[in-house]
Amino acid sequence: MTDSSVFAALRAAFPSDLDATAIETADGPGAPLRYTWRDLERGTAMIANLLASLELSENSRIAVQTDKSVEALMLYLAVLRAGFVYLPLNTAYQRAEIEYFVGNAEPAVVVCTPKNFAWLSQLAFKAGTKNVFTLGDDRTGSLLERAAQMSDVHESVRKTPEELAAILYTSGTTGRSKGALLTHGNLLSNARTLKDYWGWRKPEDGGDVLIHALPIFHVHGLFVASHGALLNGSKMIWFARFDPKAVIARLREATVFMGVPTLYVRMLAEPTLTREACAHMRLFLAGSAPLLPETFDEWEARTGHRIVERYGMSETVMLTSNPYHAADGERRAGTVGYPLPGVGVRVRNEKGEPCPAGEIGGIEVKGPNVFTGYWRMPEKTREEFTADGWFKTGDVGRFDERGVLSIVGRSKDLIISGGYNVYPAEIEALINEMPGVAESAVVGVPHPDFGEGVIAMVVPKAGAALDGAAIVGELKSRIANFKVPKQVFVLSELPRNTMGKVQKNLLRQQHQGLFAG
Ligand code: MLC
Ligand code: AMP
Repeated sequence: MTDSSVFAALRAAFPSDLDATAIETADGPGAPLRYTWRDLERGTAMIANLLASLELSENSRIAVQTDKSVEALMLYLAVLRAGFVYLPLNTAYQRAEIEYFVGNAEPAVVVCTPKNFAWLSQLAFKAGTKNVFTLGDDRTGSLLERAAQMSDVHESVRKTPEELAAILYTSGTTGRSKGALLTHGNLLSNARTLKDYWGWRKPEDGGDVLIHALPIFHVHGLFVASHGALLNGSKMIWFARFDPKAVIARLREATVFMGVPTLYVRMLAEPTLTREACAHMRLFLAGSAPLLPETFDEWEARTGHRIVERYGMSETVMLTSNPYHAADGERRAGTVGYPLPGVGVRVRNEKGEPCPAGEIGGIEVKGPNVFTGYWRMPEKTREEFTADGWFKTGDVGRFDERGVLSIVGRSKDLIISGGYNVYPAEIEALINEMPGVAESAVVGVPHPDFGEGVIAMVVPKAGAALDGAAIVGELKSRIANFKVPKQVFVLSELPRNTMGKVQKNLLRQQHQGLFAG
């Protein structure tokens, strides 16, 4: 069989000079630290050997909630190398959120930060996990201590395209989070397509240098950015945290940058962002949330670069992109470009008929990038695919006559705040359980920094008095901070239509100027 292992493909792209710099840290403990390609080769081999020594069963999940570090990236690569399934978890998730993921995925191994070991290990052991390791962002913890005793030679486990590589949890409009099952074929086909489409420059042609400033627990930072650089043998300048000033200062040494729109908005607020600062750059990419045309225009005016906006999701990795090469067309603000080569994208109306150019409908996708289904949720999987095998994205859009796609809304009740997804149903359920609450509605309204800001409307039970600030405080102690409403309004009732459905559009209209300026 031909090997479709993601790790093997990335490893094959390492430059022949293994002592060249692969990653240089820009912040975090001990920065600047320099990691060579040989360090990546040896480090991933030692961690892969540690995982192999645990005698785990096939398809064992390795759940990871650690701060961003090069060793955390090595852990991801080592999981692929050893043939297991990677399950990344947002660092902002708190106990109840982690408890659900660990209970649902039943990982064989959990890796967490040393500071969370006490509660997280207890919870993991309860769920049947046999191995809990720690990994700090300063190279401390039991994972590296144990891996240091292992051989630095390891033969990457061979994989077919259909074999599972990662599970990414994505929330649902109703019910609990679903684990999207991504195969080696999904990840590798997408990485190869993007390498060509975005014109990654081979090291022998001058090469590319990527500024990596995104978290590595989602598609954008983990797959699109890391695979992009590694599959091209390109160096990364590695930021554990996004700091606009510090990133701008390093643009002179880089050629590629990827960010969610919030990162672009924050860099635009810095006077040091100039044409000169960006003169060395080849490509700015944006996605995960809508990039406002104003941001696109302002970026071009300030830097001379037209941002390439692309569209993706956990279940499909990347679906469409604005062109990089002029021969492929023009980059258009407010659009997400063309379907990527080999990826089918169609727009259909509610009756299931294809929409002609200009008409709005549901966006559906088919291709080697599309996941195989949701972990242990065959019913949900069936619901999300059409009878002819297309995945329903839940996004609403239209093609223009040139075949350029624009996203105009979402049929799923979802808020995207700073590139993170927030599902109103999850927050509403938590608020509704609080004493004195009759009901609630959570919506997103325009926010200058995060794109959308989460707010909540709460109706008290008869005779109860509610305090918005206390509700915020309670939520902060229970869920990831980016999900917590920035403001809570106490209302006597929620607006409803004649069918009794809460009119969220009215709530959004009423509060659309809340964060203006
Ligand atoms: C932080 N805060 C947020 C927030 N991030 N609030 C709303 N939305 C967010 N995204 C709040 C915290 O709650 C906290 O509030 C305060 O900001 C400071 O927290 P912080 O952690 O110090 O924030 P900061 O470092 O400034 O983070 C902002 C950010 C980060 C934009 C850098 O959110 C980020 O890295 N976003 C990228 C997300 C991403 O990678 N998405 C890709 C998904 S993949 P308080 O009140 O507690 O002090 C995908 C598919 C695809 O969608 O197409 O790519
Ligand atoms: P996630 O489930 O976190 O992967 O988020 C995927 C969702 O992000 C998609 O379904 C879209 O709604 C949204 N998204 C990603 N890229 C873009 C973009 N360029 N413009 C608008 N929305 C986007």
